[in-house]
Amino acid sequence: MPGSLFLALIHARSGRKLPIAAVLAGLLIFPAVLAVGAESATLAIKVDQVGYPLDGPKVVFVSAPAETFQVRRSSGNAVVFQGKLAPPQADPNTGDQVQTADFSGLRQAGTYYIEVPGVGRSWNFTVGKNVFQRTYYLAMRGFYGQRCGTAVDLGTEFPGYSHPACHLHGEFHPSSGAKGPRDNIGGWHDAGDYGRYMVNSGIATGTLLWAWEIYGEKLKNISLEIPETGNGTPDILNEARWNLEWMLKMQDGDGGAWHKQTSTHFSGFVAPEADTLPSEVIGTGAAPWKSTCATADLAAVGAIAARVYKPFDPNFAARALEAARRAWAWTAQHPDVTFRNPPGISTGEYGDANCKDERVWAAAELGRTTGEAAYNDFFLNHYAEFLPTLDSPPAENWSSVAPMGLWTYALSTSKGADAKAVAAIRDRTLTTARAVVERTRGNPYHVSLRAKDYVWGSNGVAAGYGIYLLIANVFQPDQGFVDTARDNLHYLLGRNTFSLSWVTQVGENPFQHPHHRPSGDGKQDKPWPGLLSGGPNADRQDAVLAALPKDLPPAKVYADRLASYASNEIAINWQASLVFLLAGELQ
Ligand code: G3I
Ligand code: 9MR
Ligand code: ZN
Repeated sequence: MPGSLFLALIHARSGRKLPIAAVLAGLLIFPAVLAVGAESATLAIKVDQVGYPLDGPKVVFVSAPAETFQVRRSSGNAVVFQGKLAPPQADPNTGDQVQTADFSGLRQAGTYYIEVPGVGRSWNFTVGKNVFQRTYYLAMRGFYGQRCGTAVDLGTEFPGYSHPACHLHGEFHPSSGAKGPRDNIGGWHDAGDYGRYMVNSGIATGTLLWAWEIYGEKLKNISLEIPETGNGTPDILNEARWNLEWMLKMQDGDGGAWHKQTSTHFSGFVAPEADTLPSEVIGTGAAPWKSTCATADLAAVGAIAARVYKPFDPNFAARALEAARRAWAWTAQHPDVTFRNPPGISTGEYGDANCKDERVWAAAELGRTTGEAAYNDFFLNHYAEFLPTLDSPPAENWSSVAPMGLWTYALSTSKGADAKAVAAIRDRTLTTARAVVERTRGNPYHVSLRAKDYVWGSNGVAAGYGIYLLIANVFQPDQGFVDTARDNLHYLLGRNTFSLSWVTQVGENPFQHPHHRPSGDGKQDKPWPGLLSGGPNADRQDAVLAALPKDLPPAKVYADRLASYASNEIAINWQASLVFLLAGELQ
């Protein structure tokens, strides 16, 4: 580390100037600081703390006035590239003046940092092939860590990140229309809480299965070191099945699916096995007790599972298809049963006033899997009213799944697809994707988020833009789509106003205090690894955010605080979107 930077560090930390003798004494007393060069990194330089692929664009941002930059080797500090910063651009979403440092010309693999004379140095990052593979591995293992109803242990790499089996006893809540015990063991804890919710399970599991369908060749040999590893099924499918099995258990004999299984209220910040509140199967509180959105989501992911697992476990595939058909039939009988928390229940609602988009998704997936006319007819009778959702990217989220339906129809290879529908879906997606590319290039931080996108789970919105672009790229390969999807990934991994990696234990400066009960129970210094934060939320729906200065620009309304569930909770839906982006990056 250059001496001047060390001085700056001491100066910054002490808040006053120190006599040089004190600094020299500091150097002697704290030689360890010298070894960990990046301790002195400035937050004014924003890099993807994981890295940049060898062949792609390589851009970082600087939010302090400066003229030039250098790329230096982390080991030995040799300058390998230098350039001029672009003139500053004002970014209304952050309030920052942002300058671009472009070192795309660097084509040598290695570990580097950026030095900006007069400003400081950045965190270290890697340039190389397949730079995101480890992040993919950690993000997928994030799901394993969320497993409910079984002992979890991240192994020797993360000693102590383990818990005994949790939530082994369940029962029907009166709102379900049934009585008595119903264990329904399994699934993933939804988020920082221990609830399991069908609607969010639907989009999260569906997104993982889609990642498999689109990127399976790249994913099939990646071991996640989970209990099922080596059983002949690719690990991403092993992990997804953990949740699918629970979703199947949430189906009633008549085909409908209950909405969620949670305690009546959120538990305290305790380890999973220490949460002894009864785990209740919760329904709508009145006949027919199950909800349409939950049931249609089950039909959709069951239908995907039926095609995806067929080569590996035909029996499971058949079971999933049968469940999906029965779920579909239930929604035809009960097309509009929406869910609101019944009296006495205060856990997450995932309430959605309109379940028609869920039905369109289910019809499209069932049609793609079976080729049967009834599903395709339903789709063709209803898809057009959802076409406009494609014009408002990222369009797709837990409450709005029409794009999944539209895209799966257009991606289907089954015979007899309606050419007009396919063309409309493709054209609209491509037109919008091109507009997103243009807009993102014009954004000072090269992120697709607009001011109105900084809502609860905005990091999932950023990832959602990436998914949108990667789907467009399947329709018609375009390097601009791929690069812009990656821009959104760079944002999540540190190239943002906070110079913060929003994935736990990934990069040199990851966020530290997720709203995540297993991380917040005091057992470990660092949070559980590989988990994506919800991100800035200008709607400020928690007390931490409400107390931030009133005039903060939207992208700054974030707090790395455990109590900030509206900006710093982890959740399986945005985790799955992160996995999709990372899968797209694998080589
Ligand atoms: O998208 C709208 C935007 O158009 C509108 O202008 C804005 C105005 O407030 O609201 C935006 O919607 C927000 C929506 O999240 C965005 O997805 C809602 O205000 C906000 O209330 C809603 O928050 C949901 C939150 O639960 C509260 O219900 C999140 O989507 C959802 O991810 C979150 O999920 C929770 C579960 O309930 C419980 N488990 C943890 C999980 C993650 O935090
Ligand atoms: O932990 C809960 C989190 O999963 C939810 O997203 C959030 C909003 O519904 O609520 C959290 O629980 C808090 C509750 O709403 C209010 N009391 C404090 C709880 C956090 O410990
Ligand atoms: Zn559990």
